[in-house]
Amino acid sequence: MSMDQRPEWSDPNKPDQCSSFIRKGDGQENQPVSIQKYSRFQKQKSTEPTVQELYEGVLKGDRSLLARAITLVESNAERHFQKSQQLLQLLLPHTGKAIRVGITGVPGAGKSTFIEAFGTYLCGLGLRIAVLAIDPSSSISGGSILGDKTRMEQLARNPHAFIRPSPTAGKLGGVHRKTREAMLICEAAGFDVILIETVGVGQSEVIIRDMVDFFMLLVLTGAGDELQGMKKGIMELADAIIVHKADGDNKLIAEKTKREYNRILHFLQPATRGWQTKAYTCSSLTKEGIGDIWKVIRTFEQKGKASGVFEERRKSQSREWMYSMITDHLHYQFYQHPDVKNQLPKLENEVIAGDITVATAVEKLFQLFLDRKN
Ligand SMILES: Nc1nc2c(ncn2[C@@H]2O[C@H](COP(=O)(O)OP(=O)(O)OP(=O)(O)O)[C@@H](O)[C@H]2O)c(=O)[nH]1
Ligand SMILES: [Mg+2]
Repeated sequence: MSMDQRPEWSDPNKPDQCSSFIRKGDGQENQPVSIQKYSRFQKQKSTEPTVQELYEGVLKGDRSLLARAITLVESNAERHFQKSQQLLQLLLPHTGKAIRVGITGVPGAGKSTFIEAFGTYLCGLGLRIAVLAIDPSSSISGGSILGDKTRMEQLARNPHAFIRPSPTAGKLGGVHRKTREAMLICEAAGFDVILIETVGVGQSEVIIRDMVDFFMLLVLTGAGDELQGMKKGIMELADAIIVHKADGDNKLIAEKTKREYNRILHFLQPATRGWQTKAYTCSSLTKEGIGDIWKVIRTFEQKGKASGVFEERRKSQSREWMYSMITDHLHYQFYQHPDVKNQLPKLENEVIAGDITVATAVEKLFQLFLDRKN
């Protein structure tokens, strides 16, 4: 046996790409090892897929490569960041065809249950659905939609649906960028509807509004006083308000709540030009009203596309995204700068002690940052 004999699993057309050789034994060879015994190792490809492999896999709708592509954009490693941007650049011409729907509401409003019912309904229409989440607390808790997978059992099993837990925040843009890029990857993979869930506790609604076409707010039945107390701001972001859990004894109250919301909405600025935001009732338990919500979204899309408002919003979202990414990058680079890192605690102490003004400290830090850059 010659020294440069290649193992049987190497590619005979590319002998120089295999670094293994077979050497002659020393006469005390073990019994031949059955390769079947280790077949579970063979199946696993240990190497990271290349950008080209991910690109082709995503376009083909390969779920495993789709998941890996999203993992890549969610990674906090800098080398993955470069690779993910190459991938997105390739995928970009294949994006934009899905309708992007944001869903928010207070904890317990039934968002996950609604997505399960609504998503299953859409799959029944022959549509392919991707579910993503922005979890404002995920940097602390590690993401709560993981628990939701159990709540979306039926949808998770549906071959036309893809559910992705929320990413955790990190440098280079955090959750916002990751969700947006995951959405683009899902679009390139051919999903028709992207549903993005976020718990409505402040900032996340604004972030989600900036990345979707249609935004809905799930609310529960409540007294008029509660309605009045509801932040006008969030109602003005919504294209539809869904009075949820309209079933059983709650049904009549839900109808009443709907009318009250409609009365208030009449006086508010609509979220989308040319579209009157209205309230609707629905139940994810009985499925009543689920189909009507889809009709509303379709009408919204048709009207918006005819008037140009739909395209206009997407363009302005891309512009906003660019500026938010510039801010993210500056923020990251500033705090990563070695001199800034080094001097920041000292200057912070001096500010607290009243030894220097805030403006002076900031000025000094920027000097350090900019000196190194030039
Ligand atoms: N009666 C009724 N109960 C519902 C309906 N939808 C959801 N629920 C119940 O409401 C509770 C909360 O539902 P979730 O879907 O977990 O609510 P969520 O808004 O996703 O909650 P967070 O993820 O914690 O923010 C669960 O106990 C559901 O069973 C509905 O249409 N009718
Ligand atoms: Mg939920």
